Amino acid sequence: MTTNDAITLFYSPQTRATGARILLEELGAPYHLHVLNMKIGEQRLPGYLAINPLGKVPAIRHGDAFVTEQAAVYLYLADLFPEAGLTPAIGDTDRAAYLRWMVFYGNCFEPAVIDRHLQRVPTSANETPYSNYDDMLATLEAALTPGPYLLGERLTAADLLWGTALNWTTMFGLVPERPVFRAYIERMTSRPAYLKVTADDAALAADHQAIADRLGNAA
Ligand SMILES: N[C@@H](CCC(=O)N[C@@H](CS)C(=O)NCC(=O)O)C(=O)O
Repeated sequence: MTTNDAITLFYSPQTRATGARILLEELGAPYHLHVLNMKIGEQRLPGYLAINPLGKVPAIRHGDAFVTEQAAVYLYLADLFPEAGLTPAIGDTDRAAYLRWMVFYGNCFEPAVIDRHLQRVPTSANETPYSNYDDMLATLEAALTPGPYLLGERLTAADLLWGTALNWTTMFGLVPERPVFRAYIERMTSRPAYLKVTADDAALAADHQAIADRLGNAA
């Protein structure tokens, strides 16, 4: 499969799919959106469940290939457009840290944040995939120090994942405000691709809400 094969991003505004769209913009990749209105449950209709049985976005179709799960989507897309320079190639020493931070996100950060949100308090470090919340966060903070990016001076697709993730998790109070996180968030959310996609998301989210309200009123 090549970059000539069409890329479709299964998408809902103001979700984890937003970061995947920002990545596509940063890559300069041609893509189109298949938008799901989550306000009316379109992600749980059979057509989409055939693509992702979990009913979650993001997912992509590239030619005949389907990819679900954020980290897999980011890795797949960044590798597809190596000329954008957002993925260290196989054999490049930087690929080690790059892969680590892509996987740390889903294996350690998200479970820790969700446990905290649900007030599930692990009784010991070997009960969780992330040891404990404070050590998990300190590990991330150390990786972002001194910055500006996870790999130091080199911006990668991992930063596009983490920039959006830290933005929403601090916004919801799931991650504490710390100067290192704040500076990183500001850096990542002031990029043109972020601004373009989030402005578009605001309009799309309002449309989705209006549709849900109309259907609710009609019921
Ligand atoms: N493990 C998935 C999680 C994705 C996820 O939680 N997406 C949310 C949006 S932020 C979703 O699709 N929720 C719809 C639902 O659960 O109905 C990934 O990393 O891609």
